[in-house]
Amino acid sequence: MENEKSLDRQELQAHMRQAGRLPPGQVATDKFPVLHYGAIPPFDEDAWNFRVTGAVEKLLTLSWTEFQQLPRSSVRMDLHCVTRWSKFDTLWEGVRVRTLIDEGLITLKPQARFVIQHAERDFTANLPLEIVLSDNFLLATHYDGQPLTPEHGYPLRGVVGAIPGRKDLKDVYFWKGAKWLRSLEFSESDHKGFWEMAGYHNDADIWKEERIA
Ligand SMILES: Nc1nc2c(c(=O)[nH]1)N[C@H]1C(S)=C(S)[C@@H](COP(=O)(O)O)O[C@H]1N2
Ligand SMILES: [Mo]
Repeated sequence: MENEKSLDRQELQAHMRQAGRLPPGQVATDKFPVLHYGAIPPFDEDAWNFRVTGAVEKLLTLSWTEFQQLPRSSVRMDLHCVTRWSKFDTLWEGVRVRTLIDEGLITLKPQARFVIQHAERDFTANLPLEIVLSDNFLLATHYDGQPLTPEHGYPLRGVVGAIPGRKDLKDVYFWKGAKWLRSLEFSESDHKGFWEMAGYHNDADIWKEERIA
């Protein structure tokens, strides 16, 4: 049984390498590893809110009920973790930042160029605005048709991955999506996030293997 399983995984890996979907230095997994610093924060629905701050015309605060009523999108992506596992064809559902702009909930100031995700317990992750507005970044509430599990970021996380065939998008390592997300800060200047301050590469391009700075 064990043998059969690892053969399947090797076949998957060979297939994905062939298809140009396995970045250098990565191995395929069919598990979903859990990786984060610190303990899983509890979710208190009454105290929870989602905020948008910084270089926006108006601050936005949404309750969990309000967040769940936003227009929704889904996306299928390959995830690439800097610890070298890649998970293919993962299905996410949630809200696009682009949609919040189209709906008039967020109006960016022209100087907005970067986005800092702020999560529970002061965890942060930074990305260029361009990536946050792209199809491969989502404010996700659901994974594989189910609400996120606590260890994967319930109730809300940023998720970033590679969409097969979309060579026009910038693909970054999975650490750039903050679990237990509470706010987005739009900024004129870049501010390193938690892992970037710990020595991870600021740009995190999976094809260039930008793992550490
Ligand atoms: N809040 C928070 N989000 C986080 C992290 C963290 O430590 N805290 N770690 C990041 C890292 S390093 C990775 S690889 C992914 C892992 O997500 P997963 O546990 O769902 O696989 O979450 C990212 N988001
Ligand atoms: Mo990671």
